Amino acid sequence: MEQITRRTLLGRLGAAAGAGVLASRGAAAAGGRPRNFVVVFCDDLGYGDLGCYGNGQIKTPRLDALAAAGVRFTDFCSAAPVCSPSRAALLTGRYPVRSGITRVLFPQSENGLPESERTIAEVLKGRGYATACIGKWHLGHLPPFLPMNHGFDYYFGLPYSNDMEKNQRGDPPLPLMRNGKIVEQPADQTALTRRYTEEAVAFIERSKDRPFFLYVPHSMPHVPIHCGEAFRGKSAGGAYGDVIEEIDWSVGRIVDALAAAGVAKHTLVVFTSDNGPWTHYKEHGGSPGPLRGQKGTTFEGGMREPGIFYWPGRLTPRVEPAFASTLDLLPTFAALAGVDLPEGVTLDGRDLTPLLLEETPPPEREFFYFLADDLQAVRRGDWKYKRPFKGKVYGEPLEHGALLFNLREDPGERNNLADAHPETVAALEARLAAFEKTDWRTP
Ligand SMILES: [Ca+2]
Repeated sequence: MEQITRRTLLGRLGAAAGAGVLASRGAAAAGGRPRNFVVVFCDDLGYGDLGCYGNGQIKTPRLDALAAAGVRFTDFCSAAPVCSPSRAALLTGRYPVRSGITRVLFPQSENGLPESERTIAEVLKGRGYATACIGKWHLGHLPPFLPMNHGFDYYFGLPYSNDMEKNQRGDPPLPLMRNGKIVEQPADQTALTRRYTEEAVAFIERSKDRPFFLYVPHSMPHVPIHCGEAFRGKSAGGAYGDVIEEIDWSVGRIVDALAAAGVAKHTLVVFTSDNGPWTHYKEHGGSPGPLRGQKGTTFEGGMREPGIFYWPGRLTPRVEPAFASTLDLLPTFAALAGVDLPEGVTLDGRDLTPLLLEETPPPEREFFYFLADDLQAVRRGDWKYKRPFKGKVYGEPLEHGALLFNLREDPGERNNLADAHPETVAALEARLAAFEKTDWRTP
């Protein structure tokens, strides 16, 4: 018979208490029912592309309504200014340098998100979640790297960007996939947003009796922009506006499906984008609004995104100025689902539930801005320090010295305070140097 010492007894009591905390955290509110999560993740959407973020031409009534009834973040960042690393960061809660997905993948790429990474889908599957990825994957198109091998039960969409069908590079016609098989090639891009939406609605209908995680990474509004017939030529915002207005329709359909399935009150919906607008494409690209820079840069315009959290009856409607990021989704969903965080893994995100549910101001944090493996900037509180840079962004030369901005007073990064606050520059440069000395690639 096992001898129970005081220490083992205390240990067991502690474990039981811990399990109780987890269970109550996971099952509180919502009558003990597990929470569902829906993430709508646009591609190259700008900070200034939605009505609720100040766009006067593009009409986004459904997104505006979610923002008005939920939490609309003003300072919400993706963790990379280009596609693949941003997706790796969202799904793992880790800076892309940790998984090694620091650059955009192409149809010729033989790599992908490493099997060792733990995605949101894998974390939630531990508690019996149904999981689907419906849209653009872009974390490796070869079989070992597809969504089915990263915790998703179901996958429908493009394996990479919708512009990756260049003859001169030897790309194949654009493949549309269901699970591991190509179902259409080349994909009809005018139908993508509609088909993703129909697939998402069907997933909600068939999963409504289980907890679920639905990840909808739209292919749009990445160039070449396309929309369905019903939206063509309709927007005051031109062809780009047509595309955004179809995405707004899509979000509305998904939210309506949640309501029709009777699960809206148990579902947190998050809407954001992978990186800022590709203004290089002029009227076919989006708008960073008042922000500086574009996709491919670590100015705010490259990484700050619309960030809308909608959960009827659970979130106090407000405009939220606290900083948050796509890195935070994994720890936040884990907390709400009552599942443990992956063990032995360095996570860079924070659990947002105290902020979302109780409006508890988050402790000051640092956020690092990378372009590929190059650590370029850091934000701490309202200060952002950006290292000197000389190079090209999509063929255009870009050069600047050390930059220091107070993002609260100057979100457009126009007023360089580096000379006025050399001590802040030195302190933040020291933080970058210290972070660079850590071993990013350890788990
Ligand atoms: Ca993108």
